Order: sequence, then C-alpha cells, then structure tokens
Amino acid sequence: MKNCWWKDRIAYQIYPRSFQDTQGLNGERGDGIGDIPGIISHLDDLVDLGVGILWLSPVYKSPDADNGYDISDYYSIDPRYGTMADMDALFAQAKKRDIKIIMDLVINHTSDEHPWFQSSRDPGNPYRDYYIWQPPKNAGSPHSLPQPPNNWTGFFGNEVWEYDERSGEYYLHLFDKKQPDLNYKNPAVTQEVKKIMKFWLEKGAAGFRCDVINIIYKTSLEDGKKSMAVQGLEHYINQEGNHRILRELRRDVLDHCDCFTVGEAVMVDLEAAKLLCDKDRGELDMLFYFEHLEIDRRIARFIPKKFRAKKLFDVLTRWQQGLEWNAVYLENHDQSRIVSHFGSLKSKRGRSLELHKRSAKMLAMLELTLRGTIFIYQGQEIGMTNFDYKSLDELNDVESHNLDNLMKKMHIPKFLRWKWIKASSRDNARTPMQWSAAENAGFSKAKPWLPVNSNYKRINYESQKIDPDSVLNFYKYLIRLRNNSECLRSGDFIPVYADSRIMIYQRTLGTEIYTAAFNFSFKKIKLNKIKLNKKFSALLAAGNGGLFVSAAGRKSADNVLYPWEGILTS
Ligand code: TEU
Repeated sequence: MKNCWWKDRIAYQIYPRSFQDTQGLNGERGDGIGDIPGIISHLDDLVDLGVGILWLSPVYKSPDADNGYDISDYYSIDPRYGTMADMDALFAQAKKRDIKIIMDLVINHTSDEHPWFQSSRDPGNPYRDYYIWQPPKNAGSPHSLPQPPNNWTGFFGNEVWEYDERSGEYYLHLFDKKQPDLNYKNPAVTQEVKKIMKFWLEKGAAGFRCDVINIIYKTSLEDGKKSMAVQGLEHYINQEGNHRILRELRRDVLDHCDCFTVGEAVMVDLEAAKLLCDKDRGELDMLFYFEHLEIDRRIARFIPKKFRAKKLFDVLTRWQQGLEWNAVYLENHDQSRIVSHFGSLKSKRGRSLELHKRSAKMLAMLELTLRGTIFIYQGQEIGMTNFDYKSLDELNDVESHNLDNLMKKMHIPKFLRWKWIKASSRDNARTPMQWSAAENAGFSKAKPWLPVNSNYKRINYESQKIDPDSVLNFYKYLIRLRNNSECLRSGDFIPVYADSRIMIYQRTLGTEIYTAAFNFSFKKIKLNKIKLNKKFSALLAAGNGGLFVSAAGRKSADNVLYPWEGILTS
C-alpha cells in the first residue's frame, strides 16, 4: 500500500520565469527573468502559506519558443534559471522545510533544437524514428507543390505539419513548429522517458506533472473529422497505446518510488478520466481537467458566453462525485486569473475595490472546500488579476499571436480579436509576481520579461502579509482549517442547491458536516427565500457547531448572502 501523502498536502505551482529574479542583485544586471535562487528565497513564505508540494513549470534547457515547454535538454537547467547546483540546493532547502517538489514532464514533444530532432532531420539516422515524419500527401506527383499528409489542426490555432526541404518530408507538431511531436510507436522513445524520470527522481523529485499526457500516442495519421476546434483529435486522444505507455512508466519507474503523478489531460471527459485515474489500472494518480473553467467559453476557451453558477456547480458535482480523487485548481500558467474570470474586480456602478477582495476570498473558499489535492498558482493567493495591456504587441504568448493570425484569416475584425485574446491570453497568468510596492513589484531589478500589472501598488504580497483582513491571510486561514480537517480534504461532496447566481454544497465525513454557499452576483440573496430542505436552511443560518467564515468578513450568519460573498459553516 503506497503512502498517499499527496492527498493531505496543498500544492503550489511556480512559473519560474515570473516568480522572482535574483540574478543582478549582486551588482551585475538582472535579466528580468525569474530564477531558481529566487524560488529558494521564498520557500519560507510558502511554508507560511501552508504549502507542502511545489510544482515547478519547466526549468530545463530550452530555446524558449513556448517558455520552456520546448525542451532541448532534459538533463540540464537553463542558464536563465540558474545551474544544476542551484537546483540541487532547491531540493535540499525544500526538503529541510518538508516541501516536496514535482517536476514538469513534457514528453509529447521536444524542442526542434533537441539533439534527437537535429539527428532525426537526416532520413538515414536512427533518430529519424523518434519523431513523426511523413511524405507529402501528393508524393510522387512531380509537378505540384507538396501537400501536408493530413488535415489535422493544432492546439495553438497552428498548422501541424512542417515541410523539411532536405528530406522532402513533413514532421508533425501539434503545438508550435518548434515543438515536434515524439513518436511513441517507437519503444526507444519510452525508454528515454523512463531514463529522464529516473534521473529526476534520484535527484529528489517527488513526482511529475505530466504535460498533455493523454495525447502522446498517435494511433493513426488519417484525416480527422471536420471540426472548429482541434481537428484530428480522435486519432490520438486517450488511445489504448497511450494507456499502455502510462502503465509501463508506472510499472518500471514510478512504482519503485515514493512519488505521485498529476496528468494534464486535454479535452478529457469524465469517462476517459476514470480510466486514466483508476487505481487498479495503475496509470495516473490524478489529473487536471478543464471543463469547470470552460463553462463560460465556447470552442475550447476563446469565445465568451454567459456565466451561470448552476453550470459551474453541475460540472464540479459531476467531477467531485465521479472521480475517486480530484486535482483541484482554478488557475495555472495557461488560464486567466480566477478573480478576473469568475469573480468581480469592482462594484457594478463604480470604484469600490472591496469586491475584488471579497470575490477573491470567495473563490479561495470555493477551491479550498473541494475534495482532492489543491493546486494554487503563484499570485492567486493575493488575488492577482488579468493583465491590463492595450495591444497584442505587448504580449509574448505564442498561442495568442497564432490565434490572432488564424482569426485574421477568418476575417474577424481587429477589435473583436483583441477582445477575445485579452480575456483568454495565457499571458494573463504570466505577468510577474507582485511581491511589493517597490519598483517592478519587487520581482526584478531589471526590466521584467513581461510588464508588471499596473495594480501592483495595491495588490502585492508584502502589504497583504501585514493586513489581517487580506486575501493572503484568508488563504492562510482556510489552508490551516483544511490541513486540520480530514472532512474538508476527503469527505464526501454533497450538492445542495444552485441557480444562475448561487451554489450551495456540503462536505461530510461521519457526523462532521461543512456547508459552503457562494453568491456569484451583485444581488444580495435572501437564503430563506430559497426552497431548501429545512435541514440545510438551519445549518446555513446558524452553523452547526459554531464555525462561521465569511468572505465578506461578517462574524455571524443572518440568512443572507451578500454580493460575491462565500460562507462556510459547520
Ligand atoms: O498545455 C496544453 C494545452 O492544451 C494548452 O496549451 C491549451 O491547449 C491552451 O493553453 C489553450 O487552449 C500544456 C502547457 O500547460 C502549456 O503551457 C504548453 O504550451 C503546452 O502544453 C505545450 O507543451
């Protein structure tokens, strides 16, 4: 029986580029990019928050076409982030504080600058078969231009086949053209992955977050069904070959260590997720799904549609009850900031900033009262918001630029393209961490790689640390509450009520009951007007054993939910 410590700890995701830049502090110029010593310098803050697991987004050597998700050497640290000695120091310092570290395992693709791919450009080289090379569809007809092998489209709104003059063949890349897909029909590739995993586990890693792990095995390269989203998906999503590889990695590597995996599963539904996480099948320990963050978006996440609390409630209920164990998250480095997405930054009419704080706290309460392992993304704990840039030129994200090009081809007007990209761009989550009101929000002495959000003087770690009523201190309070409550961590999830504005659920274990209610609107809601079962109304009004927590700072219940308030009773 494996020790499931990862069920009892709070995880925190660090996007190293944007966390803390220390290079340059000793006289030389900083580079405006966060680094590993910067992470070490904040470990005590993470202990203070109540964190027990760190997930590091990639720090490996990379040409940076997709900010490190294009790896050119899995065994070394990119000099921008520091050295292997820094990484060893991070493992040691984290261990001292009882923090486990999981690494990002990006194995669907490598960088095109990885030596494997460089060798694979030569058709006679044994590495050729590490990647997916195909002749043009019209190969053999000498008078027409080469045509891509099939009609697939990519995850970044990109084309997926890149023609290589030298061999007259195309290679597959589901993401950027600098991210060629590996060929998992070649067993040598899986062997390489095992080596990489062992290397990091031996260094001290406690597991992996596995990037796009449910699409690595391409069963066939036939044309895909016509689709507005990612075309061709049915030939490689959740394939039997994919399951087989996950089981092999588990059997040959993971089962021999005290570690866990959380998979990022794109476009996954509950049925597929059940297979991927089934304990007896032995594939992943838990996974990140996307459905809850897409309830107010169409075509994956780009076109907005109306938010309804009931929709969110239904999705959460299905996953909370459907899976044996959830990876619970509201933010990561690919998503909008949750307070900008599901919360409210100001009152309907005007300026009151109170609602930013209140709704950030409400969302903290939502996340920290769900069943599963909690993942908090850097900056979420202080209620960081989406960026406030004015045009696409200020964005770095390869996906935002690709999508803009794609929408241009579809003749979508510029103002609409910007409106949609602004709301969904991954750079929303990637602006530098706001540590203080000092220059560049205390993130760096040099010009940051991505501009700091202009609200940093108001929203920053240092000022929130000393304010007992801050979002940060609310996170700390709830994390402690949860760390001390088996019921909040692993009790049953019981849906109670939802409509377009509010949702109510309970968490129960034995005789212990927590009730949580959330108001996602500007309206004050009278709870006694809602047709609830008597038992629930009473619980909400009074609390059962005395605990009453309010995101609006109220000290006792009176049967109402204020705008954007969450309450927790027990
Ligand atoms: O993300 C995979 C992924 O599916 C997202 O890119 C998603 O498609 C997109 O953000 C929006 O729809 C992972 C990483 O988290 C991401 O940062 C990488 O760019 C990507 O894989 C490729 O490695």
